[in-house]
Amino acid sequence: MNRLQGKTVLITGATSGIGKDCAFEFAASGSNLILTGRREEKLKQIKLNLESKFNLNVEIACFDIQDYEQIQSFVSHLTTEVDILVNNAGLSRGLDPIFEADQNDWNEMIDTNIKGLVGMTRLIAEKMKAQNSGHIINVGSIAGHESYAGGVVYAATKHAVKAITEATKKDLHGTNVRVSMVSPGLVETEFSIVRFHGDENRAKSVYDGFDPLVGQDIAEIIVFIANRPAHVNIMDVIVLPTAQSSATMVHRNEKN
Ligand code: NDP
Ligand code: 8X3
Repeated sequence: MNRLQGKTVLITGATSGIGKDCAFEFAASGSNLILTGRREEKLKQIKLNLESKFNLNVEIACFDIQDYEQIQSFVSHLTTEVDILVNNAGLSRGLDPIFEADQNDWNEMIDTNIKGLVGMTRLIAEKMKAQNSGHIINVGSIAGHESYAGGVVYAATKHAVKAITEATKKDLHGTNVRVSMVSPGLVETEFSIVRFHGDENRAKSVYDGFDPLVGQDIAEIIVFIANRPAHVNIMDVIVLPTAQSSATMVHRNEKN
């Protein structure tokens, strides 16, 4: 049963990867979309592609989610009620140990993955509480359940997303607003290119010798979470590639 027809879905970080695939998956369910990200050309192209394929409204908004004033301005200009918020925008920077890592990398992860996510949630949750309906779906990570060497701050931000999800659910206790998260393992997107500051060869090697998840795998799960009946609130889904058994255990085929 499709319960998403005509709903308005706000997706942060929709210019690539999981967010972009979520846009197409919600569009296929008949939802209207509000898509955000910093890369305006990509947002415009995605809007064109969606509108040529589906009969829906797509709004795009280009801003940096690290800047709370820009989030406030974006939310104050919304003309439609948001039914579903997918807090997806996020990134990892670097894979260095605590004693060598770059503080700029830490700040960017904290400002995006934590402060950006809570900033958007703060403003949209207020509206959802007032309308007594809505669904907030956060993109966490296996790194929000385990930590690993080189991932001190990234794992900390994703542990924070888990805490934020649980506490937001409790803040909205007694309302009809749902709060969920999904916690993926290795998904081949632009994630590792961003993590390694544009080093495409190093990024590609992360996915060598096994079948990683793709954005579509996570998008389908997010749409499944959103499409449950109103009385069903999925709290978290941990999803790994079959070849992955923990944040750091990945079974790779030997190269010939
Ligand atoms: P991508 O790099 O492909 O996509 C990240 C998205 O976030 C882009 O659309 C990017 O848009 C947006 N974004 C990043 N920084 C900002 C910012 N400051 N302001 C606005 N938008 C921003 O990676 P994924 O699709 O893999 O990542 C999506 C989410 O999934 C992230 O939260 C990530 O932590 C999480 N995740 C990823 C996993 C993986 O293995 N790939 C595993 C587990 C979780 P733009 O650059 O245009 O601003
Ligand atoms: C991304 C997955 O394992 O690279 O959240 O941290 S991992």
